[in-house]
Amino acid sequence: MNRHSLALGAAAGLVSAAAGLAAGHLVAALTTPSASPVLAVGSTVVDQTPTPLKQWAVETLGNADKPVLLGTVLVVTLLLAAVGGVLARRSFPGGAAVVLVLVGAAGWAALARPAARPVDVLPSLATAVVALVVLRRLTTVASPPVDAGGRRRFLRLSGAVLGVAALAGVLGQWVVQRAREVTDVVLPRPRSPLPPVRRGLEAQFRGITPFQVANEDFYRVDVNLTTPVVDHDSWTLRIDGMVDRPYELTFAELLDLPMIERDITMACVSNEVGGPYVGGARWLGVRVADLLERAGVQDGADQILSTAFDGFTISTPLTAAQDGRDMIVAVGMNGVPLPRAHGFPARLITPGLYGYVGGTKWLTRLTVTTYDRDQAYWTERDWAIDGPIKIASRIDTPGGARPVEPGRVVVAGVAWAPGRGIGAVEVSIDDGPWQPARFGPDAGIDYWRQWWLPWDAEPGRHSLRVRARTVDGELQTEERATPFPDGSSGLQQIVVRVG
Ligand SMILES: Nc1nc2c(c(=O)[nH]1)N[C@H]1C(S)=C(S)[C@@H](COP(=O)(O)O)O[C@H]1N2
Ligand SMILES: [Mo]
Repeated sequence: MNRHSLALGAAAGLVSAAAGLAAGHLVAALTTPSASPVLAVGSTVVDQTPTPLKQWAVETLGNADKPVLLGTVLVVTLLLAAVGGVLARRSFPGGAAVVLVLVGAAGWAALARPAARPVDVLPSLATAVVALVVLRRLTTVASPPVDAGGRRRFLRLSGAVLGVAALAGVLGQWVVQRAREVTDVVLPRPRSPLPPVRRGLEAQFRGITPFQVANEDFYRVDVNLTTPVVDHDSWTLRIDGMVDRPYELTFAELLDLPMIERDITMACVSNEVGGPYVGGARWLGVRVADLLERAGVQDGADQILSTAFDGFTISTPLTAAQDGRDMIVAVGMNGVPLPRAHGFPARLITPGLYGYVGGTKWLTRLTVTTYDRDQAYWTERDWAIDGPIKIASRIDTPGGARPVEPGRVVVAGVAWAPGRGIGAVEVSIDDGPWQPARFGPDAGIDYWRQWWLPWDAEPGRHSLRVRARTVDGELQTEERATPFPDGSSGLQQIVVRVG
């Protein structure tokens, strides 16, 4: 086989794969977006990756881990499809077999998801049919001997197919986007509304994290490769397990229950010291204690296993719902219905616990159980059973690579210890004495505190460190720990160039 015919075969494979994937994506958009072949394979890879490898990927790639993963799956798929195309020119059944194995893997991945429905096979079926038809046509057009006319026909057909594929892909994306934001949900009022959110230090100091983080800016962490779109009209919340009276609520019934409003800071266990995966918001919802009381919790239970619409699970100590803190099934975030990315129509918010043990998004079920009987997604992957948020503090400004002007500089940031409250923040410059920082407004012990310290900066390189204390006096530990298995610790240190 000469170079030319290799190239034609590979091109036929690539074009047919692209067409098939676009068709699958469009069908997925109309049925289950996450069943799109590349996404389904990607999700399976995410779930099957061993914890140490996942840690390494998150450390090296950060938030780019998902695009890199999807890009890799796509490139490998296209490479194999190119091989299939080359084979198909020799013997069509051989090439077709490669395509079918590839699509078969995607179909299997889609159907093996915890909450898969039979229709989730449709995107892969569409991919298989379109890819095979296109491959057949291109292989025929490119069958030897290929003269200049044959090559032209091949290019014209490929161009047309890629054009239609691009349209299908864009259309699929549009359908998914359109379903994304919600407009017709009217939130109920809380029984006793909080006073309006206080103006934070962001009004005075550039670079400090806002006291209340806007929904669009709130950090996002989950295992989902696309934002789940849950229909609130057919959504239900089931409360079951070790309870006397299991029951189910529709979204309307949930909204009719007494609502509370709380300012709560959420943090991710994967957040590195000084990292971005933390945020403060005002949540509206129903107390889990109220929901459980209606069901009647039986003796011997020690865990609430919560399940998301896609089968993802989180385990939370039952005590978190019984020790007086405001663990809530939230429906509102900063005055509007939960954004899809943050769990619409309902999610758990547990003050003082990392998201992986208390923040279930797209919640559908609360099961009272025991740790002996049930494990959840992350604890099965060896993350700690208990996930109290560690005392932490962060310098937001100065930051970045640019030097700052000598003279009066404001050092500012946030500190959090949800459930305990921040009592003091201290800053040490060039390993000098710990100087007490001043505070922004207070929104209770479950919320973070903005802090600031004026500094007369002299030219040169300076090192800044920060540490926090809880209201009851416990000091943030200097001991360094990685996020795995129960959250990072240690003090943030930054180097600032002045002059
Ligand atoms: N259904 C579902 N809920 C989830 C997760 C997830 O992967 N799936 N991730 C959890 C983790 S690890 C965190 S830190 C929080 C993040 O919530 P946010 O994206 O609204 O900030 O959601 C939690 N809830
Ligand atoms: Mo997390």
